[in-house]
Amino acid sequence: MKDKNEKREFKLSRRQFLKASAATAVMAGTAGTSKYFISQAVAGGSPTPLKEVKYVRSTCSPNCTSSCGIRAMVVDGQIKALFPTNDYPEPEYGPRGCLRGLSYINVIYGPDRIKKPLIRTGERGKGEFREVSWEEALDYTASRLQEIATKYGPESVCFSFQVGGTGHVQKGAWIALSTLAGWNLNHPYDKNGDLPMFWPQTFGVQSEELEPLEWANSRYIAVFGSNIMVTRLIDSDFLIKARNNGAKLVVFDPNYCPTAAKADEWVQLKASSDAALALGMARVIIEEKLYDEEFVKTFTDMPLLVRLDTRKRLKAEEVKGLDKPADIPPYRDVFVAYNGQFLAVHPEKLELPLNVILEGEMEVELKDGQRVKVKPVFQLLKEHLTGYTPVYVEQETGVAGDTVVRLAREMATTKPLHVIYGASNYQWYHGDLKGRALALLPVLTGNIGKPGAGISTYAGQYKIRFNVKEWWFPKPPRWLPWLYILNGPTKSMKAKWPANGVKAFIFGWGNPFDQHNMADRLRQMAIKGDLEFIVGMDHQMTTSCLYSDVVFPVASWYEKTELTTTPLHPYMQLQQPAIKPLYESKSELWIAREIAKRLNPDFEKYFFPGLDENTAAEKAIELLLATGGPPVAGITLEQLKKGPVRLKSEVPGNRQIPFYEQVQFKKPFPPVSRPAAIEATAQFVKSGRIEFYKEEDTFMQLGETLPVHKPPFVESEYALNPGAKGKYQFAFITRNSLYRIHSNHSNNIWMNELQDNKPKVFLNPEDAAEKGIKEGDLVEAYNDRGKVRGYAVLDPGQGRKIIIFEQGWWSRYLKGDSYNSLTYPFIKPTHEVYFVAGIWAPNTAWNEALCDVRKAGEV
Ligand SMILES: Nc1nc2c(c(=O)[nH]1)N[C@H]1C(S)=C(S)[C@@H](COP(=O)(O)OP(=O)(O)OC[C@H]3O[C@@H](n4cnc5c(=O)[nH]c(N)nc54)[C@H](O)[C@@H]3O)O[C@H]1N2
Ligand SMILES: Nc1nc2c(c(=O)[nH]1)N[C@H]1C(S)=C(S)[C@@H](COP(=O)(O)OP(=O)(O)OC[C@H]3O[C@@H](n4cnc5c(=O)[nH]c(N)nc54)[C@H](O)[C@@H]3O)O[C@H]1N2
Ligand SMILES: [Mo]
Repeated sequence: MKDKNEKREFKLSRRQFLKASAATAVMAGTAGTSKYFISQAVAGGSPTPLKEVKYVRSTCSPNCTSSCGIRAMVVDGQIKALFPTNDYPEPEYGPRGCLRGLSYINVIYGPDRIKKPLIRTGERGKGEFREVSWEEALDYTASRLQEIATKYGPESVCFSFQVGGTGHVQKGAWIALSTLAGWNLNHPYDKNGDLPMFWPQTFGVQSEELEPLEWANSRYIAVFGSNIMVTRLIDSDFLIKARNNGAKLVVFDPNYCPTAAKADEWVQLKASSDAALALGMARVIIEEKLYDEEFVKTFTDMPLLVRLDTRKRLKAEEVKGLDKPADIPPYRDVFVAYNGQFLAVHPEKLELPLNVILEGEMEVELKDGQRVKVKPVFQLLKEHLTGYTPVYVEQETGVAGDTVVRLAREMATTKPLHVIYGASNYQWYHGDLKGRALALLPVLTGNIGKPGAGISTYAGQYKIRFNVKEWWFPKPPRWLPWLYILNGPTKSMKAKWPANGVKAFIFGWGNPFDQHNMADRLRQMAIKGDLEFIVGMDHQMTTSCLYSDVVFPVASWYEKTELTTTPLHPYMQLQQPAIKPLYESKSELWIAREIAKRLNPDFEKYFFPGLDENTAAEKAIELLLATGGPPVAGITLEQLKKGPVRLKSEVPGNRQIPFYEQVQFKKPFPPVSRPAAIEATAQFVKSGRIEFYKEEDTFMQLGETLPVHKPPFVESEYALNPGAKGKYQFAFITRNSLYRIHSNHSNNIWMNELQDNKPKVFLNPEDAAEKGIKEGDLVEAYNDRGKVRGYAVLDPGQGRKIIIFEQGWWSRYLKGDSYNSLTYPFIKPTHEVYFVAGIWAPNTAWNEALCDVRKAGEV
């Protein structure tokens, strides 16, 4: 399947390379831009004239969480090599940079680079375009968007971008333009399936995580389906350091992944059975009284009483003799606890007396004279968990019952405990239930808000860590979750569906026609013309660009000015232009400004008119720093030009420890999830506490008031098609690849050589034998929705009845097939109970897909 058209246009001689390495050695540890002169010796002759060599410190910015500083060596205006940086004030975070990032030069100067603006001439998806001037491309785009907005309403135009952390400035320009024009925005976090819905449900936040430097403080690290050795490669050494410090590392994964290989213990469990395991462990922790009673009473909803008649929490205003205090904000509720008397529990003051009761049943007199029975949440949980016996857990998970009991005791007694819950694990239909069950482990044991303790989910550079409002939202944004675009509106949706649907689609920083074309829907919407106009922005000719009507060539990370952050390390960094934008490419801010002024002359003023694109970007950075609030207080552009700067926090040393303020200073839950206002997210946990009891009607109807184990596929695949049960027995897991960052590097010839230029289908040898498949056979994973082919890799460490196909291959390497044609855009009703974009919204469940596998004919 090797693409014969690929060749690397850019060459570096061995001699030049050695010189470059020597020069870098001298430069190691410095940051910013500097100029060097080296002489180029010509074999056997005199030295050639001096060449200008400069080193520019920039940041690698695919959506991979690492956000590595990179130094570009530029000789006479061309990037000759990329080197890792080691300039972090805390040396533990360096050196940063992996083989993918360091070989991005193959992409920057590669054959897929888009040279000029393009307008489609042939059918969508076929890649027939004519090269046009910027003037023509911009005029055409602005007039088509205007036409569609007039005909269907501006909300029928949708701008789909990718995670904010990889660049606040350029993306911000398009977000700002969308708000000015009244377009809809797609939030990337739920679109990617990266939004772990247990977070808003339990803690009221978008997501949280310990910074890796804190891993070293843990004594027990329990990893549930997070392949850190591959997907957090640059920071994976922190895991090893933690082990060297005496921490125990246990990896729970159906597959013997590289992270399991580094663990003290690998626990192989059945796919998507994590909730059963966690609830089995929680049962042991409660029955053996290994929980932290004071923590549970102070910070959780465990002491709050639930009415047995309505199954809702008892509210203070219902109880005879109790009242709701006057100063309660509208997004809070006052519930009731019992310590011999009924107590109104103030939702903003975490100060219940410690003699409050966690167990038993009480009777309470209501204001209308009615007497009703009530129980604390803890009592209900305890009763609920009695079903999760070692025998049941073993049956559901495949993990021996005595192992479950032993691990529960270890986790409860070895502190600090850190649970890491991986994206692939929550990208299942019941990912929220698994997360709620897993959260019980650190919460019951008091491992929250403390160094080295907690539960973390590391997925993408999603996090907005300071206030971006002044640059991003000149007008209030309007958001439409991705899954509705694919599915159409649902009866229970809270987001607003545009009256005439989505008619124009603009994308940038992403490759949705490979990465998000679930069940081929997006491609069909383009081919059938439901989407009347599609605009793509990329520096490479991706599959998505092939489906676009207009393609804008944009500057790569080494050709423009940007501001980046990631949840995985605490540094703010710049992208600084090492070279001029190649060919006719331009930065997104420039393009946004040009479209803005064509749509409405009043819009241009928001985009620093008259300034060149890099100066304008610097102005935007200054604005963001000036208005970003406490996390960026005192940080200046000049400082950032010199190197990475740590963001500020309330924790000593500015460490990133989630809920530190809640636990140390007894502030109510939740802390803010930017850019949403606290009013929008605090309603998720109305008690101001960590909540395990969800009383909203949808949770009740689905039997999910408390965390529960539900097996995969029953409410998704089998509900969609009962016949799927017998027909398709393999779980189709599309984990992330070592050789790509999603579809980035799909066309990087070095990365492809390392994979023998062949997509792979991983399966267990016993499953392969049953299917008559041998190592290296070309096989096809398929279901009623689609198929994808690859070469069989038989891995005895892989779980039974699992097919792994590593996501990210561009369609052209799959002969037009797509791994995402097998997946399906299921929407879980509990994700629709509230709507705050990217915080409580329907999350994509990539792994909730069934398939079968067979030998394929050569293609
Ligand atoms: N090299 C590389 N690194 C990346 C990325 C990339 O594309 N390439 N992408 C980045 C982004 S945006 C993200 S979101 C993250 C995601 O990174 P991760 O969270 O690590 O996700 P995956 O690599 O998909 O899968 C991790 C593990 O989950 C296991 N798993 C699958 N289902 C289950 C289950 O039901 N239970 C349990 N216990 N385990 C399960 C898989 O076997 C796999 O070993 O990676 C980031 N880092
Ligand atoms: N089946 C399946 N599908 C998945 C997943 C899965 O596990 N299974 N994982 C999901 C996850 S976690 C994620 S995060 C998504 C990622 O999905 P996408 O973000 O759509 O995928 P990428 O390949 O990261 O796309 C990045 C594109 O942005 C371009 N780009 C890079 N820099 C710039 C820039 O500065 N400006 C512009 N305009 N473009 C730029 C790159 O060239 C590349 O084409 O995929 C999701 N899709
Ligand atoms: Mo992601």
